Amino acid sequence: MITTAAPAKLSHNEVIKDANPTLAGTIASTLADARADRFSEDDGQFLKFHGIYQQDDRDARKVAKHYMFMVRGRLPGGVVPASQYLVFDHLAEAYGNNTLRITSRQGFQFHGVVKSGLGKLMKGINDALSTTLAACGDVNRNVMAPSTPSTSPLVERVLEDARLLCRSLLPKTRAYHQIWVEGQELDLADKSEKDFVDPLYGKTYLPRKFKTAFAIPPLNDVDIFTNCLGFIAITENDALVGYNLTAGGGLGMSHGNSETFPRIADVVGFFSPEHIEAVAKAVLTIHRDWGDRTNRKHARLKYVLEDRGVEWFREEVARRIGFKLESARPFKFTKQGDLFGWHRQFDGNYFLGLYVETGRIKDTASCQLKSALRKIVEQFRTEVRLTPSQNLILANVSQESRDAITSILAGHGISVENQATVIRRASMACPALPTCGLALAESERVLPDILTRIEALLTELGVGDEEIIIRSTGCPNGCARPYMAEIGFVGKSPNKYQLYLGGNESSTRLNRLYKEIVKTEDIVTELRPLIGRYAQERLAGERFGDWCARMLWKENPPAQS
Ligand code: SRM
Ligand code: SF4
Repeated sequence: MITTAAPAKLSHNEVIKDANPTLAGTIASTLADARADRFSEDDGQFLKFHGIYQQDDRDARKVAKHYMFMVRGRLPGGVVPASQYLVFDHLAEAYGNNTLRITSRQGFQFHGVVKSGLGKLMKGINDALSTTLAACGDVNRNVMAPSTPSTSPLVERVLEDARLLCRSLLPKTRAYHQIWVEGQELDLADKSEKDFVDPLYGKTYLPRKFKTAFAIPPLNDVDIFTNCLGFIAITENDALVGYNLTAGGGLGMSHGNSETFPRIADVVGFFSPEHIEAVAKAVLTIHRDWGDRTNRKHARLKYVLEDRGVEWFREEVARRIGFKLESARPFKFTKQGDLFGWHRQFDGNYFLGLYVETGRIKDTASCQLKSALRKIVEQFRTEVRLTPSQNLILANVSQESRDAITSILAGHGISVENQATVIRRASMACPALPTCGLALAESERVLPDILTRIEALLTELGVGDEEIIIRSTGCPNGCARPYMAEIGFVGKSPNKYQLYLGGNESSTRLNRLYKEIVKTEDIVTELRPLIGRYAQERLAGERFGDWCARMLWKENPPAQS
């Protein structure tokens, strides 16, 4: 529906961006003020563009607000060279909570950073030639790309394009470098800074966040249809001939607001690789120019596509790039997820896929993953790759080093064979409590126990070997992409979740709301009759999500519109 009413008031974020296009705010002076334990609300918005979220420890709230920061790195395709990995490992220990959190978009997050350590952590990341600029905020964020290394040269080829876009869609403000690298305040009396307008984004950047990903069929590991902008590699004889453009995907929604909803991206058309930058900029500037700047809940690119339609969008892309896209070429996704254990790369080297529970690299009494990885990377200078399912890959390992790496892991309680059950390997949870300010319920801290109970149920009902993709989030924003899962738990209030059912293995279908409220303790009771029927009624090879779509959706029209 196209709104024709008189222009509504701009959102507060638009007003402050317009007044501070360098995104410097008063960050530098607050950073220098040792008495301040936090930044102002408006600076909190600018900090996001710098990859920083101001949070407080929600476990401690009853006593007092204990401010702390989450810092998110921007790592195209999730590739982390050995030298950077070692710096991140050290910085997490020195200034964070001694964990590294692999994100669902192949980034690293540092949690629990207090203000006195923030500057040092940021300097350390930049000194390692990495960055957090544009990891968050109303700009293009980390660009995702298939992380499984070099099963063919195509993976590296696509990664090159992901890196290119990550660079070319960066905002150009000097504030980030000045504050976090040079440790200085941006001189806002300087005319060029005062009149700063970003050459791509303009003065007010995008109306909302913008997400980009690349996928190589048949593997949809990046969940391509949940991105604002997507590129599906089209190949002939294993060589890249171009991309199908996808646009307008996104998952975030709000409880009780039917104008917000998850949306699968449209497939817009095909183009050859040399146009990648022009096409990306066309889509990004359509969001810049047409996105809703009055209502942040309606500001994502997906609503532009929904309201104006894909035909309009296709024309608008053509107008901006100067030619029409060809019709989309055929493609087929059949699977998602990661490969675990040792695998051979096309160049003769090996990679090791490692399961990381809820993406959290840490040491516990039974498993010292953080220490083991440090030792391996120190000794073998191994490249690390972060996957979109919050797991990790050690890449480019020589045949001779494999046994030594396997034995270091074993010495730290980690086996490279049968690393986790099928259910765990296919699961994801967002961080939620205690760090996320938007969490309505637990996620990362409770999913492992919920999975243990579901596994027992599956075994009891004779389907213990079946993989079911299960994802949980502490609120409806959808950070672990629960609306694409076969079973999705979405936090409603403490200890209560919406239950979504019916995603598929190739992650091309949204699931549907099955039950509005399920208490944590009732999850198994709720699933028992469904899994029981699935065990009886499934067709040969039919997955739980497909059975739900075939049987349940037919019987119970979806609770959501
Ligand atoms: Fe997210 C906000 C964590 C991927 C949709 N997300 C947040 C914040 C920053 C909370 C906040 O704004 O105060 C969370 C920080 C929690 C913490 O303590 O760490 C947060 N999001 C995450 C991560 C770490 C979840 C994870 O389990 O790994 C992911 C970081 C990815 C990265 O490296 O960039 C993460 N977030 C996603 C995804 C999945 C994806 O992009 O593939 C989505 C759904 C897709 C989409 O964008 O629609 C997602 N996050 C949101 C939203 C809803 C946006 C919307 O359109 O309504 C918010 C809230 C917001 O922006 O206002 C949000
Ligand atoms: Fe926080 Fe909600 Fe995202 Fe979970 S889904 S990290 S609770 S914003």
